[in-house]
Amino acid sequence: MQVPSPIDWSSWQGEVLATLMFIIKDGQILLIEKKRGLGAGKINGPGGKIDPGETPLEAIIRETQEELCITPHAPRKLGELQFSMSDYADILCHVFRSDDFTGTPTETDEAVPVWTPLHEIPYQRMWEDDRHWLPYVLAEQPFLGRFVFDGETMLWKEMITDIKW
Ligand code: 8DG
Repeated sequence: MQVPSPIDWSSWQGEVLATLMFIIKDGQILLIEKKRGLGAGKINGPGGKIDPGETPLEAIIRETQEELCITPHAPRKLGELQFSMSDYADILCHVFRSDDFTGTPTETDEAVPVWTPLHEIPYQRMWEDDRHWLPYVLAEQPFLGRFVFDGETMLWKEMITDIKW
């Protein structure tokens, strides 16, 4: 059984607002190898912090353009992730999915594009929480994930899936 949360989520607020994008097309998902910033060296979706005055949607389009030189079509929000971390500010991350894009995925100084078959997602090279919520992105089901980390080790998790954004 799950131990009680070490965090009071009812009063929790994200200090850093961030975004993630998963483009899924022709049975493959467009991942990146992140070259710098939080989670450098890990496999992730493109994304990053929301700039002041930006909406989450504007931010994820900009971040995908900056990291991979492509523009995602009609991104739709599927999830929110709430991270309480021992060595970093609290992060609230908006997770988007898109089915298509304009441009050619191109390596930048932030990311290497990695097209991956849906049945070969390299969870062992990703953040520990991703295996708990990325399947909801693939299944197109809305979710809220809450995770407590000590460094890169996940201490606690909660997935809420009877949710609408
Ligand atoms: P920026 O400074 O250019 O805005 O972007 P960045 O350098 O990529 O920002 P960042 O602070 O490194 O943003 C962290 C990114 O990593 C953001 O997209 C959210 C994402 N992220 C976490 N934790 C986790 C996690 O546990 N799993 C996954 N998949 N992504 C995570 O911060």
